[in-house]
Amino acid sequence: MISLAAFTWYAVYNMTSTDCLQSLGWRPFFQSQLDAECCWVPARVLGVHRNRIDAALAEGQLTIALSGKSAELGITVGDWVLVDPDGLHVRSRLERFGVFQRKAAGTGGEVQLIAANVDNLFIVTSANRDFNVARLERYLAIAYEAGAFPIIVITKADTVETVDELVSAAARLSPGLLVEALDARDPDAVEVLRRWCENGQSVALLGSSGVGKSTIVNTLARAAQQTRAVREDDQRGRHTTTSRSMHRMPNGGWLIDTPGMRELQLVDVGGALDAVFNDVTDHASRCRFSDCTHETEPGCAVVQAIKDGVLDPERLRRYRKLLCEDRRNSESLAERRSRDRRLGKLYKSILSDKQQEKEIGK
Ligand SMILES: Nc1nc2c(ncn2[C@@H]2O[C@H](COP(=O)(O)OP(=O)(O)O)[C@@H](O)[C@H]2O)c(=O)[nH]1
Ligand SMILES: [Mg+2]
Repeated sequence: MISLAAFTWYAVYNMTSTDCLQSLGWRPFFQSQLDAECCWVPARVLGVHRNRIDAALAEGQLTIALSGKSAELGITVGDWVLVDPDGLHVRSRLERFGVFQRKAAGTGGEVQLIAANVDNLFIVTSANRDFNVARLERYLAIAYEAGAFPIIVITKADTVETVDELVSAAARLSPGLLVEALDARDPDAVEVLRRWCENGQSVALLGSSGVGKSTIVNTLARAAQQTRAVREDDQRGRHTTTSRSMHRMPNGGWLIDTPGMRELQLVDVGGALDAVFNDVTDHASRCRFSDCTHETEPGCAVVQAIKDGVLDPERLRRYRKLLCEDRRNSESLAERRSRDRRLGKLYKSILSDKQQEKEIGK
């Protein structure tokens, strides 16, 4: 339990505590959501377990049980929450500037949150069969949608003669895209990544299982985090993982390690796909018809670009595939939300009928 006295800074906003909050990733965007009268305390969520969260406050770290309303806030790693001064209850979750999410495995149209409020994303792949431009495009869409700056990290560079081709294939995906190829176990090699996780910046690592995400975290943090495959739990039909966690770097940044994902289905990435495939959308903007499907229409600039050899037809195919996938998953999410709203209204009306019956019976 934390004492009220520990939080007197909250009333006076003394600099030291503000500095502490900033080192946790606090920014004006979150500050602006606070009510001047509010006596709750901001905390960053470092880990989410089934019934509790690990959170960091300006003064230190604590574990808070989730129950009732707080369990329904949809809290994920990286979130900012407001807690009681006694540190026992989560009162609310602050609006996020961005969140990584994917469609949860299964057909329920549910969304799994991966991490929130992330500044930079290490998209990790390895210099072997894992390397796949179609998968990298998915991760890029997720990064753009969440407002995170993507850096592609190709690990296991030490296991191949040259990584040049892979580096150029990745760099071609987006103008100016940063690509680093390295041996994730080598402390000198991973130093190039350090500037993305300094002074309160949060970085998440996404990529398949076994590509070296935890190795990067270990090498950078020199923390004793085990490098092992992580089990994803599927209790009560909910796809939750107990192993996402934020790690503090010695130079003040935060790394969010995630378990490998077998399937990364896009949902609600909307305009981010246009940003990832901006070469395709650039050509499309010059088509004669604004609703051109780039198939048989006359004056199609996309078909012309393919003919001229300046656009890879495979890239157009992948763009279409991801657009369809995102639309399908977003529709089923919208359906689910509207069904939940209808059910909520129904339960409310049943409850109020019962209440009325009770009152009449009195
Ligand atoms: N040779 C080599 N092995 C690596 C590299 N990165 C990771 N590994 C090894 O690959 C295995 C899986 O790494 P891990 O970090 O657990 O992968 P994760 O599932 O993405 O977290 C471990 O045995 C690591 O030692 C690398 O750059 N080079
Ligand atoms: Mg791992």
